[in-house]
Amino acid sequence: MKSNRRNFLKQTSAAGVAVAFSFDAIASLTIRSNHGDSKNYQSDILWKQQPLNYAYNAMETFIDTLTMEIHYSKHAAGYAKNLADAVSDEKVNMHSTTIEQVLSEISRYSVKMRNNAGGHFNHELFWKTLRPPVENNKPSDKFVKLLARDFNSFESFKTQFADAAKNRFGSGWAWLLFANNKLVITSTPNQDNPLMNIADTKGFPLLGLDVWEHAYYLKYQNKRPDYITGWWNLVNWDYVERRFSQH
Ligand code: MN3
Repeated sequence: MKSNRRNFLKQTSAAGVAVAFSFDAIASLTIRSNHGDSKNYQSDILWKQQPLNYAYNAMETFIDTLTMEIHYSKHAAGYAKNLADAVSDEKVNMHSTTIEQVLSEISRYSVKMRNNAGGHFNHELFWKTLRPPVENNKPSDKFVKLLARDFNSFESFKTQFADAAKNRFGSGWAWLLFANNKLVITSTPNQDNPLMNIADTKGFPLLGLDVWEHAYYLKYQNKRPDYITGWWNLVNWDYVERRFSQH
């Protein structure tokens, strides 16, 4: 897949085509592997819980300090701890295996592994996709174009993503993922995610939104849509785009 892209870029530059900023150049970014089979992909999601690179109060007023603290230090820490137990019980070698590899064959493992490998991965990704509030928060023009290609417009992408998040019954996640050279929106129950071989819609997750009540209840109570509206101000599009371009 990677070599296809290299050849494509070689051919386009040999033909003297100006690739920068053209729509074709954006399309060329998508000529990459879909998920899981990219040998050169270096995951930045590790087996252990990593420190946050911002303070618990950094997401005010959209996510309150106490929610951030409990979410990170209790809920997410719990998944990380239970994952460590499952990894030990089920003899996964953390040095030679990535968490993505385990997720991609999660049906071979226990329910405990499914819930906690998913829970840990999803939260580590979630923290990285947050940053302190930005007014008129948007991706780069390039990524906006790509979203518009697959969802008609950036605004329509936001509506479709928010709908997926609102309509997820009970606890779960909404996702923007990359699969078969397209950006796709889906949602998963509990702590499942699109890397899992049991997921209805599989692909490489770029952005995930936690819609468990523990993520928003203190501030928003039953108003999940208001939490989603606030969260758009916090999306770290730089990280999302880096994730996309590295894959
Ligand atoms: Mn959570």
